[in-house]
Amino acid sequence: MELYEISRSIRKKLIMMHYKSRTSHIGSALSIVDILVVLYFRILSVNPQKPSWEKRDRFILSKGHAASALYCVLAEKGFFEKKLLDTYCVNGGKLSEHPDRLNVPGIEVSTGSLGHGLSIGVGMALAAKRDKKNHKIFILMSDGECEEGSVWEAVSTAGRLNLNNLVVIIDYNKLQAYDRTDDIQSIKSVKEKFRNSGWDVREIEGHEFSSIEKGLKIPIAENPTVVVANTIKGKGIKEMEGKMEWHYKSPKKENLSDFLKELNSDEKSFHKKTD
Ligand SMILES: Cc1ncc(C[n+]2csc(CCOP(=O)(O)OP(=O)(O)O)c2C)c(N)n1
Ligand SMILES: [Mg+2]
Repeated sequence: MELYEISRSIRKKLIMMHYKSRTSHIGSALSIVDILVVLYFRILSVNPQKPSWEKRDRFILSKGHAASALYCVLAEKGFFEKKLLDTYCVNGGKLSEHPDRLNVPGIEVSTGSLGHGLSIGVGMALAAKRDKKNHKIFILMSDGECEEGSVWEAVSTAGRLNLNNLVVIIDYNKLQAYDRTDDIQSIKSVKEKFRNSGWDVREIEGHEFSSIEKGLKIPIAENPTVVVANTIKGKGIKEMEGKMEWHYKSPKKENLSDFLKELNSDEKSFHKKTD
């Protein structure tokens, strides 16, 4: 399957998963589908048959509230059977709203409390260096998450230790739960802050496969890298795109046919036009 087909089928699955479970964060999940698809199908060195393979690249979804998107990509990649996705947020099921590393193959770190993924990743990157291992650590964070003070302690530590095996991707969708990120605590200067702490800084279009792939293929350098991905919260469904309320809302029965039709429509497929 081509990348755009994988993304499209994951977006359709997400509509159904959030409809059935009536859970929040579909906008946050749609925002990162394309990044996750490129990561898992073009960048990360992982083995779905051996999720604990020692040489694997490590991926941490620090914005754990968007776990539904990660579950879909892991299932597509073969870490577990797709039918498990139907148990998303079902009582007693393995796929909880925030990811649990003890329950789901391929989940590296349990997350959900924002602001911790990068600190954990810094520890993993340092351990890999000390053990002379070549794998990389990738961490996907959200823009609102950058308001957490712990993020900046980790940024400065990674820069000081020259952790060149560390890659942070920021899902810069400009929205958080209750407002625009710029109206709460702007991260407009985020690139400058990373650069001042000794990081290499890149910027990509987070819904264009070629831009994502180019941005995430990081040559061996001296420094850790941050990739700021321009994204749209709710990407793929016009009704949701850039709309704050879709942080919490879930699709209703009466929305389903329109949303699925929109995703099925080739004329409206943003990937066909841009990639
Ligand atoms: C420490 C912490 N505080 C609050 C929350 C509740 N919460 C979940 S998502 C979210 C904001 C999301 O905005 P952003 O970080 O930009 O992520 P996006 O939804 O855009 O992916 C908040 C405050 C949390 N998960 N962790
Ligand atoms: Mg955001």
